[in-house]
Amino acid sequence: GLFDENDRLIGSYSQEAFYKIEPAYKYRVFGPVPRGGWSKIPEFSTLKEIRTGVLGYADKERMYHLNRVVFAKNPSHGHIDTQPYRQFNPFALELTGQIEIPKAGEYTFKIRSPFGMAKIYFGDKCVGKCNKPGRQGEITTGHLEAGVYPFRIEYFYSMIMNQLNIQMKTADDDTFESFEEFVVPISKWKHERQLASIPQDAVFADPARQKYLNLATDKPVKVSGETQPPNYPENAVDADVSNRSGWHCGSSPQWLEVDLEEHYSINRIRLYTYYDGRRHYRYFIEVSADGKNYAEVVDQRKNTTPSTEKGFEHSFKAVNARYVRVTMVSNSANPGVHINELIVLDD
Ligand SMILES: [Ca+2]
Repeated sequence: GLFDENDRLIGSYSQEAFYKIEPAYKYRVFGPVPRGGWSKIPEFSTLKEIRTGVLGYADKERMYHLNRVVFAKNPSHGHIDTQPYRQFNPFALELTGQIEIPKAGEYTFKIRSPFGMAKIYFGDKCVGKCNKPGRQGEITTGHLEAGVYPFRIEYFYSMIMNQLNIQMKTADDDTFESFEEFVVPISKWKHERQLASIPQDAVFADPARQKYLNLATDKPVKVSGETQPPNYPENAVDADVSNRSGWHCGSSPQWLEVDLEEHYSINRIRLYTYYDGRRHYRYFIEVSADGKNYAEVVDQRKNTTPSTEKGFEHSFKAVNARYVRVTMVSNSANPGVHINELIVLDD
């Protein structure tokens, strides 16, 4: 131990082990992160830079040291080391680097961060994102030519640090590879003019989203009352209809409203509420062209049908609207209300 002049214990020695890791990323740390984090990835250009440096590959030994000190054990396959030395407060992080795509084809990216969020850009094009915390991860697919691309990862953690996992695969592969296996070490970075780029009109999207055109997907949402993090309002328009991703709040009645950002001739709405095969929710849905005057199109105030994974479909005479507001009146299981997904259609 360490003692003061009166022999009182004031601390203890700690021993640190250092070993060399090949640098693979340049990092910039931004802070401070607001209490409770953000509900979606912030605009990094508006944040204050507090620190810069380089980070290395998450090799076996590094993973061993990381998992010795954190409560939640990280899977090493796909792990990206996001913790600069002795950075313990919640922070936002930008990682930049170069990645070598070995051959042309369809590439799929899977990003997971149980207590954070992340986006990957190749040049200016967003190729993958994880906009909601969770173990499941989000998937995007798009075409890449062979070449070395500059990339940038935006990440923040709010609760448990160092939990960014990125995997990728080609259409020919059955299994995902670790993103980092394709990352070029800083010592071998190519000159800017030798780097590949993605065409402006390329699309990197979740293949599941292309099944139907949901006017509400990724549109701005607002709610009447409180939210239980990490079940943010945005989860109700993220194209995941399952219980994994929804807006939750602890009281009722409460409403959620999506702004479609344009006027559409709406004639069908699908609502997915949390399901356990027993509980039922009561609700009504209104639409509005101006955000002031609302017309009711769905009345389920007397519903007793339990929620299931199939959701509820409501068709009605087409109405011109930009805003869709779902008011959750009650839940038979508890005072809270829970919307997994809102789908708005104009077919
Ligand atoms: Ca959802």
